[in-house]
Formats: sequence, structure tokens, C-alpha cells
Amino acid sequence: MSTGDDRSMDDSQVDSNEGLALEEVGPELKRPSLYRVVILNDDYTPMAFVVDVLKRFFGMSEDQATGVMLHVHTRGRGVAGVYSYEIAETKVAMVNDFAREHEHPLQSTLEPAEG
Ligand code: TYC
Repeated sequence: MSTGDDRSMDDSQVDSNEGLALEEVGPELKRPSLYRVVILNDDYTPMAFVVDVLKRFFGMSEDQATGVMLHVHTRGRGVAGVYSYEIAETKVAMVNDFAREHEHPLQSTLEPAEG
């Protein structure tokens, strides 16, 4: 039986063990404590909007934000910051909501980081 290691957890799922009897449950797995907020490239979001997002939500200077935006533009994706799960998911929601409000397709996502 799969223990479902490949799906992401929200807080309601962490301690449920999905109905398995105690002796069937493997060693407790600790979630990574840090998550990357990853910004994705697209063909339509203006470069200046991405720079504004990186300054507004990630505390970057104009030069830092321009460097990260150009990295995303040329490589397809880039890390805006590394945070606890709760902060990272809030940042992702803020970026994606702000982009949608401004009718740009810009998207961000979360991924586990070391530490
Ligand atoms: N590729 C976009 C353009 O050419 C710029 C862009 C950069 C969009 C970074 C999204 O995360 C992004 N206008």
C-alpha cells in the first residue's frame, strides 16, 4: 500500500495517517521546515510588473528584482525567497491574487527546500 509520500500535505492531513492501523504506519516523516516561493515565466506579463511584485512582496531592491526577473525570463523559473510553509503559502496567494487582479498570467508556486 502506498503511504502517499508524493502528495503535498496541508495541516489537516499531517497527523491522520489515513486510517492505517498503528503497526502499518512507517516512521514519522517530518515535513521540510522551509519552502521556496518559485516564480514562473510566461509570455505576457510585463517585465516591469514582475519587478514590482518582487519589490512589493519579497523586499527586493530594484537591482535585485531586475536580476531575478531576468533569470526567470531566460531560465523559465526562479526563487523569490525561502520561508516557513505558512509564510510561503501566504506569499504565493498574494502574488497570484495580485497578478489576477491586474489581469496578468504571472504565477508562483511552492516547493520544499532543505532546512
Ligand atoms: N517573459 C515575460 C515577457 O517577455 C517577462 C516575465 C518575466 C514574465 C518573469 C513572467 O515571471 C516572469 N514580457
